[in-house]
Amino acid sequence: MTLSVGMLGYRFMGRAHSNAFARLPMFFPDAPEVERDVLVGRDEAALREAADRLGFARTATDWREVVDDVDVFYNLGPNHVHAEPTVSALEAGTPVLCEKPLAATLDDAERMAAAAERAGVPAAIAFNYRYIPAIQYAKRLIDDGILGEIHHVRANYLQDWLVDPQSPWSWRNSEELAGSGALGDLGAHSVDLAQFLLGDRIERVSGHLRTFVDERPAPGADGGGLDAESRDDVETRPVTVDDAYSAQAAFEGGAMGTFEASRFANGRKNAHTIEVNGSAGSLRFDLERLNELEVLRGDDRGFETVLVTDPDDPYIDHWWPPGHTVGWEHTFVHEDYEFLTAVAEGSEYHPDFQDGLAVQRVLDAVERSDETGSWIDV
Ligand code: 4PW
Repeated sequence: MTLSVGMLGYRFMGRAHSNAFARLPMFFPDAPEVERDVLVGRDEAALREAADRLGFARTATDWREVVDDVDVFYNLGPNHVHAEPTVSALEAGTPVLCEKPLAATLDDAERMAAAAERAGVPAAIAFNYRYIPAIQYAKRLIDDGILGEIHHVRANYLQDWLVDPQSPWSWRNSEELAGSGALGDLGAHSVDLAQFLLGDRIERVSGHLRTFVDERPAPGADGGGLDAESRDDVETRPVTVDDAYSAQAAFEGGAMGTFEASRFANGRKNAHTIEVNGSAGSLRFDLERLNELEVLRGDDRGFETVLVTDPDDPYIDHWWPPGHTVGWEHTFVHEDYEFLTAVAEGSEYHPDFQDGLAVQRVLDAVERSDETGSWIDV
């Protein structure tokens, strides 16, 4: 089966998913064929250049012309453009994959989840880190009861691209465009991974948010962001989101959660760790060593480091022989494989908009907790 794809956004995530589309026929020959049909954006010249580079046949500057004209719609735009195009696509019966967090506001996330329920087609939230082989291995250990009763989950996601006060402003620094800062951009991944691994939901939180630098130089043509150049020769723009957050969480099943994310963790580029402690064992994952999982299996000999690259490990048989590692970009290949297969087969897909909404409720509760100085029910 061939699926035509319309894709809004062509920068960081646009490159990641386009790369995945190109890899799929080589490494996942049973995946539906992807026709990179139409790329959507506002800047016509940049759009044309991106379409040529990323392999899209056409371009469009209005998503309204696209959402009901393709088999699948990828919404990879900034958070404030998640809701409207996505809801329109779903109303046209077009399956959607939307980048995380689901929306800039809880209201929009609820609207999107309701539209997905009504549409009854796959609506994916792009929590790509679920698709790391070592994370799926960890999930199996927890589901098989190897860790026993879970007491703790501890996750932090650390970057440092804003520690320099001259690092340019980008949409990720704007409440209107992004919703929140490190909380939504990074914390959304940690909260989803924790809820996914434990198979449990967070029921209440206590949160703390902090903005360290209140204004930044306006961006150049690259729009600012994780890999933008520092500059000090231009006007400034206000930073209206958090640079860092921390939160404590209580899970419905009784586990305790501790979460942290920052864009000011000097020296940390994309350090996402998650540790789970149970009555019979523990595990620890570190995104910067993503082929490994540290596992404690109930004896007191300490953690062993499992290299998750065997042919019977999740997705590995599609790639290389044992020990020939996979990387960050492979998470998108696995994600798109599962999502597009669900679209072709008309089957259920997770993580879906309900999973995205569950995370958004936690993010919203963390912000309200910071405002009120009290624990908040999710
Ligand atoms: O997955 C991460 C994101 O959620 C990425 O590595 C960069 O940081 C881009 O946005 C966030």
